[in-house]
This record gives sequence, structure tokens and C-alpha cells, in this order.
Amino acid sequence: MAVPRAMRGLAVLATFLLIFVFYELFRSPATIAVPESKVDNWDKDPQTDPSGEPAEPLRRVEGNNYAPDNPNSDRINATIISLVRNEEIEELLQSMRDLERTWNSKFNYPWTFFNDVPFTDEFKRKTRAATKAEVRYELVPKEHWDVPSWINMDLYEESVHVLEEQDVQYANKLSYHKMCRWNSGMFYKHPALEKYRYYWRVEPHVHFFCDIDYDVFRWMEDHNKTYGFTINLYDSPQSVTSLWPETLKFIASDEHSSYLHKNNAMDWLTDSKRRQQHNLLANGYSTCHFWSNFEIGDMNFWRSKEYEDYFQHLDRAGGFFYERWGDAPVHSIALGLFEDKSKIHWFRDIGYQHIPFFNCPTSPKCKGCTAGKFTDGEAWLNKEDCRPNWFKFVGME
Ligand SMILES: Nc1nc2c(ncn2[C@@H]2O[C@H](COP(=O)(O)OP(=O)(O)O)[C@@H](O)[C@H]2O)c(=O)[nH]1
Ligand SMILES: [Mg+2]
Repeated sequence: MAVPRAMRGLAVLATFLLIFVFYELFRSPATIAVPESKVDNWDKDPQTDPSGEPAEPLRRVEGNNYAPDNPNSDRINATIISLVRNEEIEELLQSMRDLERTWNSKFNYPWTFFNDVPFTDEFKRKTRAATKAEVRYELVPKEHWDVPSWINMDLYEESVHVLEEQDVQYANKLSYHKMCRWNSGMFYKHPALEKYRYYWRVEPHVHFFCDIDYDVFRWMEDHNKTYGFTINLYDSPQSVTSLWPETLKFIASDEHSSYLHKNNAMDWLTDSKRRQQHNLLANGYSTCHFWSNFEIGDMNFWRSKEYEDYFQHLDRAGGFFYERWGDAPVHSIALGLFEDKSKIHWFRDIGYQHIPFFNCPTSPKCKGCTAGKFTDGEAWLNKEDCRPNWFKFVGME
């Protein structure tokens, strides 16, 4: 039987359409011509340009206004904090010496040390000798440190195997998971910090290179800043695979969607152009974060209902143990979503190193680091720098 011409035409068209649909479905979407490290990168690090202090007003030492024993000093309610192990005393003294030399010997803010076990007499003696300022030693309450009751330890063990196969650093160190959870949602609840609003977080074995001649805490207050950072990095996407999906679940409800700040940094958090693979593996999160071994912050943000609800949601989801969520991405996502991004400040003037990364300005106030050098490790580490995106989406202020 002869097939009418119109039918034959339709059959040919349908065949073409089918071929086209299959072609579109199976063609690889990941045909990226440009190596990802080149996309949106700068020609030179902005730290190779000369820079000075941030905007006035800057509060300085005048007479005895910051003397350690002055009961009416100009210090505000702020403290330097450090969670540290007794065994890290020498590395901590190194950090203390640097921060005292460059800044705190002028302003004399108190040091508050935290530990999950009591500090030794040696630790106390040596740290007291390293500063003229007040020093306090605090035990982390058990209920802030212990693995929460809803975590299934068999599932934790299983998850550790999976994370180890993906080379997630510290996956098998339970104390590391606890530390990340404590820094995410507990430290600012410690009774010893109740009277304080601002904190500067310091770790053992970090370096500070530049003289800072103004009261940094007072600067945060005067300029209405919530958070200050020095280094901005990509994270290991395998350590946070469900962090962004959990975050999206959290903000999906009407109540929580109202927590989003209208001037948020969502585009920085969700960028997929610069390191597409990171975004894919982290299910929509760029993995960019403020490197939290350095933090200068306003604890009112962590104490807010918005952040507490978010932390509770994450804590219940279990990713501090079943994955290896760091406090850095958790803090950064919360700041990026719930805070005005103009309240987040890059302290370009605070020369800093935590192995293997630096923040090193071009300034006569700095000694001991190479201006504009981001890492002294392997060259590939340079691509871990996420500052290009922060500056692109937010700026340098
Ligand atoms: N007291 C105490 N401090 C810890 C523990 N685990 C980590 N820390 C501290 O938490 C901070 C981060 O740990 P660190 O080993 O430096 O992690 P990294 O910087 O990610 O390699 C440091 O200040 C450590 O001293 C712990 O189990 N007990
Ligand atoms: Mg460290």
C-alpha cells in the first residue's frame, strides 16, 4: 500500500526531531574551553599595591588610655579567644608573641583560653608570662563538646570510611568534628563570654606580620562591622556535600526565608563560573568561605535568632559528624545569607599566616612576609584563593 507523501514527510521530520533530541540529551554540558583557574582571575594580587590603614575614625593609644590596669580604659567589651590543647603551648606562644608584638601590647585586650580538658599549670604560667593583659582559662562544658544524642555512631563510622575514600582531611578525627561544631554553634554560648560582644580568634602556630596601631575592636564597633577576615578560600567540596542542600531546606520555609538579608552575598556563595566542579560536587555551593582560624567578629550575630535557628537545623541534620562540615563554611554561609554584606570587612592591613596561606600587604608596617604572596606551598595552592570572587561580588571595603 502506498504511503501518502504527507505521511512520509512527517516520518522523516519525526526521525530528525528524535535525532536532535538525543543529541541534545547526551551531548556533554562540560565542554569548558578556558582552564577554570584563569576565569575571573586578576592579573596581579591587590596586595602588591601599597595599602595603609582602614577608614577613620581610628582609636589610638594616648597616654594610659589602654594601660592594662586602667579601670577606665578605652577598651570595649571584647576579648581575644583561643581553643587550644595543652600540648600546643609552644605553637600558641608563637602566635601570642606575634599578636602581642604587633597589636595587643598596645591595647591590652584580655585573652580567654578554652579547652575540653583542664589547662596545665605550665600552660597557665607560660601564657601569663607572654602578656601584660588579663588572661582567663575556661573549660568547655561537656554538653557543648560531647557528640549530641541524636548522632548514630555506627553511621558516623560508616560515613568516616566514605569520607576517607574521598580524601577528606581529618575525617576520622572525632575531636576535629567536635571542634568544628563547637566553633560553629557553641563558643559564644560559653558563660565566660557572656559579657563580651567582640572576639578575635587566634590559633596556635599562626603569624602576624604588621604593626596595627588602632583599636581593631573599636574600629569594628565604630564602623558597624559584624565580621572581619583576612583569607578567603575554596573548601573541599567532599566535606560539605549536603551543607548547601540543607541550607536550602532551611530557607525554604516562609519564616526562614524572611531571614535572608536584602543585601546578601548569595552570588558569592553560589558562583559556579570560577570553579564549576566545586559547585557541582557541593551541590550548588561555591565552597568559598572566610578562613576561620582568623576571625574578628561581633557575637551578637551568632547569638541572633536567625543564626541559632540555622545552627539548630544543621546540627539536627548531622553533617558535623556524617560529613565534615567546618565552622568556616557554616559561618560563611550564615554571614553570606543573613547579614548585610557591607558589614563584612577584609582586613587587608593585618598581615597573617596560617600554613600554607598568607595575607601580606605592601606596607612599611609589615615585616617577615612577602607582599602579595598568597602561599609558600605548591603553586597549585594559588587556585584555592577565593578573594577574586569576593571582590567581584562584594568589593574590598
Ligand atoms: N582543646 C582542644 N583544642 C582543639 C581540639 N581540636 C582542635 N583544637 C583547636 O582548634 C583549632 C583548630 O585545630 P587545628 O588542628 O589547628 O585545625 P586546622 O587549622 O584545620 O588544621 C586549634 O586552635 C586547635 O588547637 C581538641 O580536641 N581540644
Ligand atoms: Mg590550625
